[in-house]
Amino acid sequence: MKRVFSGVQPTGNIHIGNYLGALKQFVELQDSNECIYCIVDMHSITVPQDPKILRKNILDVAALYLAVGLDPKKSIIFVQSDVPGHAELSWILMCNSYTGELSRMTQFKQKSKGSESAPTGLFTYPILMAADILLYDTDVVPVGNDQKQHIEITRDIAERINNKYGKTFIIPDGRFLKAGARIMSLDDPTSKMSKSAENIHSRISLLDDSNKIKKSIMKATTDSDGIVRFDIENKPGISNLLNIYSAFSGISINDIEKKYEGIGYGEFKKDLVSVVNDSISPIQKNFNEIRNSKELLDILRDGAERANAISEKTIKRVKDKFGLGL
Ligand code: AQP
Repeated sequence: MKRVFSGVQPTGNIHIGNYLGALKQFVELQDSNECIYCIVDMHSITVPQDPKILRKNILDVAALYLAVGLDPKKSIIFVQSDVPGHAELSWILMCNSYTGELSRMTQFKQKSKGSESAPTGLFTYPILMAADILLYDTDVVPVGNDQKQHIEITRDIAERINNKYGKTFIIPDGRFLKAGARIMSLDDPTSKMSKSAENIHSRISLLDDSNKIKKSIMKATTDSDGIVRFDIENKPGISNLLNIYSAFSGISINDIEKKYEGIGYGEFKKDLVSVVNDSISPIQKNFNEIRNSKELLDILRDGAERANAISEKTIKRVKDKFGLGL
């Protein structure tokens, strides 16, 4: 059995990119692996958060984890800041990583926009992510492919420490899906769909109502030639919509192209609205049942206890290797 770890930031409602790139994999993997899934709230404070909204978002993401099919009997589900080992290991890893390698991270460059007053946590974010992964002796990390660079730096740091202190960490592998690994923004198909983008019509959140979904899809940027064909270079907007259609329906892009031959974007978009709504509405129904239940808090408390038990063992092992503590 392999150990699987991943997480989602509670920075807003989970969108279909998070779902198709990451959460769908979380569910698939839980039947034949030992899975640990976290709501990474400490990552989310690398940019300013309103405490009340953050607390709500943590519970929303937790409820969505369950609503999409994560089963607390199969997977450990918990909130990152409830397990102190993440911050503890992060410091040790920080002392074994280089400012040069962190400066090359594209996510930092994008989010800091070169500002001198960008929070230090935004710069060291990949180290906290490395700590999340290495803390649980993780073999496999299911993520969207925007996280490739972060998986690479995790592997580099783990190898560096293993070489210096002897075998301390398992070297993890990223797991990326073909369809859905990178869902692009609906208003600008050259940048990825994101929870924190200003335009709400740039994304479809799992909790959007059907009117909002319809509006976002009908407004989505396409092109003027009216041919439903996958061509990332020249037709990024329609290619993104084809990707979404295929990932939700399970129909190959080739077959979708054939279905809409000679038919314009309007009809294609209308059908895509139905495909997305049909996939999302059962998730919303589950969410509404779980979100305000006491069971949700019990699941998170139990998950934190189980995660802590694993984390404490790793921290002890790492401290011994480094000669830290008594
Ligand atoms: N557009 C995307 N397509 C496919 N996968 C995606 N993921 C994120 N965006 C896409 C994957 O979702 C998981 C959770 O992401 P995250 O919450 O850790 O943060 P993020 O990658 O920074 O995602 P967002 O939605 O863009 O959040 P904000 O706006 O807060 O930065 C990851 O596995 C990620 O790869």
